This record gives sequence, C-alpha cells and structure tokens, in this order.
Amino acid sequence: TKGLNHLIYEIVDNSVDEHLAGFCTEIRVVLEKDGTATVTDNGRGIPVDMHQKGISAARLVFTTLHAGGKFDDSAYKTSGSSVVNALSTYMDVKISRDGAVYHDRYERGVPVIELENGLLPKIGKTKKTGTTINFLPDDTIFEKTKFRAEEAKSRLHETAYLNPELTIIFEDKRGDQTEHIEYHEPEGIIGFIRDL
Ligand code: TSJ
Repeated sequence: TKGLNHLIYEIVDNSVDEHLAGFCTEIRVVLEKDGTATVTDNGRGIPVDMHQKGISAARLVFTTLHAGGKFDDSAYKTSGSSVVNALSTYMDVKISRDGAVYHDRYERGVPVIELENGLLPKIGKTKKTGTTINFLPDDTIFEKTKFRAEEAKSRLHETAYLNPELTIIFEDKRGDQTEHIEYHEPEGIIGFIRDL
C-alpha cells in the first residue's frame, strides 16, 4: 500500500521538477472512480521531438529505465515514469505543446500506439501547454490497488509547503461527492511550523 501511493508521487515529482525549472505553477491530482489516478500540470509539456534512433523523446521517457545514468541527457531527466508505467495495467499520456495535443498509451509498459515517422500522433489542437498522465496500477503486481486519500493529501500538502509558489489541487472522485482541496502555502516552511 505504501508503494501503491508512491506511484502517484513518482509522477508528481516530475511536475515539481518542471515547477523548479520555472515553467509550472499548478499540478492537479485526481483519484478517479475507475481506480486510476490522473496527474496534470501546466508546464512546457514533455518534449516530443525526435531524440535517438528515430524515437520521440516522450516515448523514451516512458520506456527507458534511467537508473545507472545511461539516460544521461540532463534535458530529459524525467525519473520514475518508466517504473510507474511498467507497474500499470495501462498508462495514457497527453502532451500539449507547439499548438497540438500529442497522445501515447502503454499496457504494462509496452507501447500500443504506433509512431508516425518516429513521432507521437496529434489528436487535437490547443493553445495551452502541459502534461497529463492517467494510469491504472497493475492488480497482478499490487495486492491492494486502492489509493489512500489521507496519505496522498498529507504528502501533497507537504510538497506545497516545500514549494511556496506552487498550487497543488487534489480531487477524490471515488465517493458519492467529489472531494476538492487546493494546497497553496505561500509562507512555505514557516507556515508548516505554524500549522504544526
Ligand atoms: F515523467 C512523467 F511522465 F511522469 C511526467 C512528466 C508526468 C507529468 C504529470 C509531468 C511531466 C512533466 C515533464 N511535466 N513537465 C515536464 N517537462 C519536461 O519534461 C521538459 C520540458 C521541456 C524541456 C526543454 O528543455 O525544453 C525539458 C523537459 C525535461
């Protein structure tokens, strides 16, 4: 159960990195009725350009295990996402950048979308930028697959204290009515101590 919730934090950490790079002000975490989690940010969007061997950079983020420093191009230092991908029944990816929405999808870590000349297909137009990940933890790997809201809220609140200019929105849609909480802690660690 600890590892299950950790899947969410591994994904969120990438958005926090984008915030620390100066490009993301809001992260949304949704626990969906179907047992999936959705993480959305308003950062630049994972780069989708051709990277190596004719494969989109975004595809490499989700199919390369980075431990050991083999994936040492620091511009693409997304971590954890390939592990979460391998541990998910499916993972759906939408990237908004350069005026388009790009789509990718995996089942137990294996891509199920065909690249078009090495690039992800476009499924729409947008003026926004950002990244959305939706995933279902694999119930053949995890004994229990129900995310724990209280633990997630506590961790996301701590992440907000540590990043005073970031807003983290949490939604739990699994119950009869949606729980909606916004974490924004402009006083940072000072506020954390006060609230303790
Ligand atoms: F990794 C991931 F798939 F899990 C994930 C990454 C999940 C989520 C919700 C967000 C992200 C993510 C990655 N948000 N923002 C970024 N940014 C980049 O990957 C990025 C964008 C631009 C550039 C650049 O040099 O132009 C470089 C990077 C690493």
